[in-house]
Amino acid sequence: MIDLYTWTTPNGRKASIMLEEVGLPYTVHAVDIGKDEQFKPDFLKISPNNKIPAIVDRDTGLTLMESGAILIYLADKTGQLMPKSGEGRYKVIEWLMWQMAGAGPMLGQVHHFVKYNPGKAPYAEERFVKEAQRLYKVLDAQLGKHEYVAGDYSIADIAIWPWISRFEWQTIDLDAYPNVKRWYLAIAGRPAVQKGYQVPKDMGPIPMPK
Ligand SMILES: N[C@@H](CCC(=O)N[C@@H](CS)C(=O)NCC(=O)O)C(=O)O
Repeated sequence: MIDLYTWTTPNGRKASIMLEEVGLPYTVHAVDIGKDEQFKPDFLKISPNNKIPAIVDRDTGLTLMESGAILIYLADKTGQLMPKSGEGRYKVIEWLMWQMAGAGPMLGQVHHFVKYNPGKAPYAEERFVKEAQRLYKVLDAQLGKHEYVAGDYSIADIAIWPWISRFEWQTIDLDAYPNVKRWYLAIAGRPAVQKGYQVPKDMGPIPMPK
């Protein structure tokens, strides 16, 4: 049994989608980051960087923060969605790192400047929208060569997809990135993704391109 501490954000959804995909039983604990619940002392014991998602594995007592670490842990624990060894494993880690160090932080800045604070910092808006477009182009090229980012469906896709589901916030037209659009729709159709998307609460349907 896994305890999942999460909220209705792309990073949170990575963990809930993964738990749904691998079929591990889990208990959801909502941490409302809009109400600063991520700073409560009990949560900080599990997630000292005061961010969701975090998990506790009740089988072992292990606590983990950082969504990338959580995805690798759950893949290794269940033997699913990531090769155990060899080149394929490093390709999955490569694209997971691309998401964690690049796409996530950059697209997060687009949400901050373009969605929540438009008109306040034109330089930042232009810089981060351009970077978002560059990242979408890189992803589109990769998905032109592979069905999923690292070959088979894996934790790399699970890390990236929830960020792409905010394409409207990012002022991205998915028609400009046809391979990303094909991949996005295929993953949106997975029952585990549809369930994991609505954790810890229903936020309406998965955004669909026009
Ligand atoms: N690198 C971290 C980032 C996690 C993160 O940024 N979480 C956000 C929500 S998506 C959060 O908890 N923000 C609360 C805060 O910054 O106080 C991960 O991938 O787990």
